[in-house]
Amino acid sequence: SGKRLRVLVDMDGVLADFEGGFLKKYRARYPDEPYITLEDRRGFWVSTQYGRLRSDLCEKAISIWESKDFFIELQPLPGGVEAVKEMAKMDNTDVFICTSPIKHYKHCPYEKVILTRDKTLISGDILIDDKPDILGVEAEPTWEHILFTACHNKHLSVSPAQRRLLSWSDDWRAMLDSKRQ
Ligand code: BVP
Repeated sequence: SGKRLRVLVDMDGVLADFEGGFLKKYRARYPDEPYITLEDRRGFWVSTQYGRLRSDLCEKAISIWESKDFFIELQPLPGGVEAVKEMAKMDNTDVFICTSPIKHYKHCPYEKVILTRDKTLISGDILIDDKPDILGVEAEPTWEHILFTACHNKHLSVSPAQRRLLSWSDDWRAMLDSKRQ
């Protein structure tokens, strides 16, 4: 038994296919514009890489996730929903989906679950998130950040202390168990 384990799970890029959904809708809306394949994605911010491709493409990229139904229509990433459901049924385990809203939102908050701009304020034992740098006002967050592998971060060399979850087929159960006491 012992104390309860609190698991925070990010949504975009971890449970929901933000990158795939973005690319599909971007290509449908701007069929004549250049795009970046998932293979060529680098860096967390899609808009930054599109802006480097051609400066006006930054705002075109942003227009995609600011559109109605963008978030609600994202497809689940393989195994994610099943993993969260299984976690939620485990003894002594509390699971929260922890996600940040986009800045200029109209639809995003209604289509998402739990929202915080600063995940360092949320206390937990583990945070499973595809963003490499999770910073905020709390310098020493209570959670250990497990980096969920995504097209934009798989080439990054992270510190040896940083643990990765390669996909939901990877051994997330062992990672949870390693934090139990
Ligand atoms: O709401 C998501 C998508 C958005 O930032 C939020 C990231 O939340 P977490 O995954 O950290 O919880 N987003 C925005 C931009 C550019 C904005 Br300008 C982007 O390139 N990628 C991205 O995910």
